Amino acid sequence: MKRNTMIFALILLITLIGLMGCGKDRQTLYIFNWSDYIDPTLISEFEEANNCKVKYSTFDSNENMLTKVKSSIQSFDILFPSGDHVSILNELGLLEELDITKITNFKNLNTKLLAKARSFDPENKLSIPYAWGLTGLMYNKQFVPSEIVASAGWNILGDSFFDGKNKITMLDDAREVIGAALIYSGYSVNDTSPEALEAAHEVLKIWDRNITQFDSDSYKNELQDGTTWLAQAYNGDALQQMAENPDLAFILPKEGAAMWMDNMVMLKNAQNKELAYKFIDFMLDPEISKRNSEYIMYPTPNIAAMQMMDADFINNKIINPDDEYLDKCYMIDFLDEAVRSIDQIYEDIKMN
Ligand code: SPD
Repeated sequence: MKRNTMIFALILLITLIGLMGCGKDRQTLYIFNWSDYIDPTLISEFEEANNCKVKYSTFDSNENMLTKVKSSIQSFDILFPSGDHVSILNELGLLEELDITKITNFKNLNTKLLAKARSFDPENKLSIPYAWGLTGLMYNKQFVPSEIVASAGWNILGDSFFDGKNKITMLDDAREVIGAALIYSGYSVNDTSPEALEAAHEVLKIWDRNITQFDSDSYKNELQDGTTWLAQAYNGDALQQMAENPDLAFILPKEGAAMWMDNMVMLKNAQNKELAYKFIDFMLDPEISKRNSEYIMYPTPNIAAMQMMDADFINNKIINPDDEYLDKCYMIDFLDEAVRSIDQIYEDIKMN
């Protein structure tokens, strides 16, 4: 009996030591990304390859991400902000300057897109381009005829077809909402001159009569069940929904669209920088990046991955519009203090 107890205690001890050893080796990486913006199988593959755990959380707007990052006791290692928010995070002193020598797959990035990224990261040392896209309109063809969306362009948001129906949503994103009204009024999304903003504000007051909510996530389900008929939406998110439901459609409005690039950044107070470098490098591997891009349906700035894409992806005009359309698109730039006037209009529209 005594001998059995000793053997049992020994086995228990060995098991405990083993478990403690595992826990010590198994590091945790904290990632904060947009919703519906990664192939989840890649997370498990990374965990397995690196004997680690990834704690993955999501946000649905840059503003929500920033609020959480500023207020969170639990910090993150890697975030995926859009370009203008790379500058904002950097101004707040939150970003780690990256050691590019630790990212061997950096060479796969498209140099033209790296040049564009220098507008928010002048030395390409704070952020690694992840995906880019355009913002347009998604709608349910059961309720909205495609012809009226195509001919009205952005002004479909104020079209009398929707009067009194309460069936339209716009994104919960000041730059996107004011940006759409600026483009419709003939200005760039970065124009903060009083004339441009006055014109956009007037247009938004009219559109707002049809808008039920400013929301960046629940519109996806609502478009399926008819609660919402038409919504401002990101192109890749729309394609993901359209793959599930043939009644859904997406259009890049004739006047042009806002363009953006999302990026991987590391926080200065990241707990696990070496593992964070490994994750960034993993995501830049051409094969991994290709798989991810096909899953999220956004183009990747990884030129080696893009060269391997199927023709269906490359020729999809929602993903890759032709140059004539791209000439009418504006990258959402960092506006520093001038963004306040955009935020004020957005608050005014949301409150009234
Ligand atoms: N579900 C992924 C959505 C990505 C949106 N990117 C940024 C938009 C910036 N206005």
